[in-house]
Amino acid sequence: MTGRPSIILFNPSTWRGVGDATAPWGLIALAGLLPEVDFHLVDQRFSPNWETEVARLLKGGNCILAAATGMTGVQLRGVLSFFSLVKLQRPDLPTMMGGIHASLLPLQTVAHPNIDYVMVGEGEEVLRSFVDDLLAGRNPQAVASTRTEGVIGAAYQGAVIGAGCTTFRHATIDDLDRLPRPPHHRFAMEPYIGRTSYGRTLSVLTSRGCPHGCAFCLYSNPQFSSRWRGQSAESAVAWMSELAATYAIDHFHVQDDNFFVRGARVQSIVEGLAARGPSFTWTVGGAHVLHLRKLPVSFFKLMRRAGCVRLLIGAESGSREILERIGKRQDPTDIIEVNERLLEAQIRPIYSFISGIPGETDADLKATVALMEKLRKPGSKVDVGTIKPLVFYPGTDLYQWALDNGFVAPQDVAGWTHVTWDRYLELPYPWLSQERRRFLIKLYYTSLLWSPDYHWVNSPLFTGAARALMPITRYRMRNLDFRGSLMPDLLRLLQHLALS
Ligand code: B12
Ligand code: SF4
Repeated sequence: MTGRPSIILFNPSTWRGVGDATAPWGLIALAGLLPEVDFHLVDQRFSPNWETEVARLLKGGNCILAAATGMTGVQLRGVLSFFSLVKLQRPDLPTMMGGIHASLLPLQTVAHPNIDYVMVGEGEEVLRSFVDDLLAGRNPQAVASTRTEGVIGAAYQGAVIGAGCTTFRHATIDDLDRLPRPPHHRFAMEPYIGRTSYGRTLSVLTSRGCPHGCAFCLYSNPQFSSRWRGQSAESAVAWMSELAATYAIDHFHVQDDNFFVRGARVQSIVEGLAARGPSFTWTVGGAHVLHLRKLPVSFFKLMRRAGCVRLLIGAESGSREILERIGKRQDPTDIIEVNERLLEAQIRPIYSFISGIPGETDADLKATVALMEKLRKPGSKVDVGTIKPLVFYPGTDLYQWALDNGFVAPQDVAGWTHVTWDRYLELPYPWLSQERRRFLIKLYYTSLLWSPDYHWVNSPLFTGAARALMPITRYRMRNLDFRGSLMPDLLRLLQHLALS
């Protein structure tokens, strides 16, 4: 075949009905170092006929690779359907999976018959070298079939693995400014601009990683830990400004896992945005109280002037024992203090809490409910969020605990498609009785009702009903008493219908 070489990139759906429009920056970034290759991004969320689209792309042009990304859980369903379609139509075409799940379980992933290669870690530079080999006619298929270790191409040795490999290394980009900014102009960005109450909203990331290692989180994994890297402040401000001007963006959702790691960088970003008199507002999606508690209210006020309107904080629990057990180095009193400062600066705090931690008691959960009550200041716009039961994701510290306590891990990629929160009752967690799980599910849905303005729901009907039920919901939350309550079951059913 002739013409410019091209790569199909596939971004799978999370759940139908979630309405998520997050831009797949991990895939878009891959094009940055490959200007001579055409990229066709097929996003399952926005392409109801994605199979037809993929089939058409496979037929025409000079396609050299079919590649997909994916998180553990429901996204893997789409990924496997995609690769199955590719192999059915073009058994000769190399396929590659990257992203979080493949990076966490590379050997198991590459053992799948339809996945020829797995990219472990951050892909921009490594994919460049891999494509060089493909374009030079060095056939990685043939090399992989020799089943040597580490395999193929010195530049990406071990970071791209083929079937039969037994070792791998995690590719990391030390300096994000070394990379070109993700080439958004080469992709159709309109689907990724959500319509929210803040206007045209786009997600961005200005840093990667987190230096903390909370036991339930990816960063408790040694491969990912202590690897926080940020774009320089100048680059971050320039990027947001460029995106805002190009796509008429009113609001950015800054999805960094931990935006506040380097105080000086945050200060420069905030000053940079404030100085240009921002035409947009922004939300910070990831913050650890450990960093926030060092910031005075004057700084939060500057952030507000720079356009910051919301801040999401992983509060996790109101119980000191649980916070210690999950390695979250924060105290409930710190959260309360930060809450006050944010409210004074008119930045809306949004929290998230978790349940189902090993050893957790009702007293721990009551401490969480008590903390939520303290954070909900009457008349304020605090969003205390929900208390969500924990799914033990591979590679985390708590995952190791789960294995040690009887969790039988899926033996192949297909098995991981079922490890999702909506199947909480069926997950093989022998340390949790069915009764306890039902209780935690009821707690979750009741906590949802307790947050009438919960930012992920956006439904006037839900808000109205939740407000009307507030007195009884408060009673149930305070007493962890869900007897005879039908609303959690109704919400669960509605969510299930919307998601499945
Ligand atoms: C955006 C996001 C989402 C979006 C998804 C958007 C989408 N595109 O589908 C939404 C909001 C829907 C979401 C939901 C959830 N998420 Co989420 N999310 C993120 C977040 C914050 C950013 C992802 C991102 O853009 N990263 C930046 C880019 C540059 O990195 P990247 O995607 O990893 O891509 C790089 C490499 O991985 C690699 N790469 C990636 N794909 C490919 C493909 C190929 C072919 C190659 C060569 C390379 C390659 O190269 C890229 C460039 O270096 C991450 C945290 C994080 N920092 O990654 C969590 C994260 C991925 N989410 C996580 C979780 C747990 C969830 C939820 C389960 C949370 C919950 N409790 O409900 C849900 C449900 C997910 C599900 N199972 O369906 C975990 C994943 C754990 C796991 N084992 O999968 C993460 C890592 C958070 C964490 N710190 O633990 N999430
Ligand atoms: S602070 Fe957040 S991103 Fe960092 S390790 Fe803890 S949960 Fe993960």
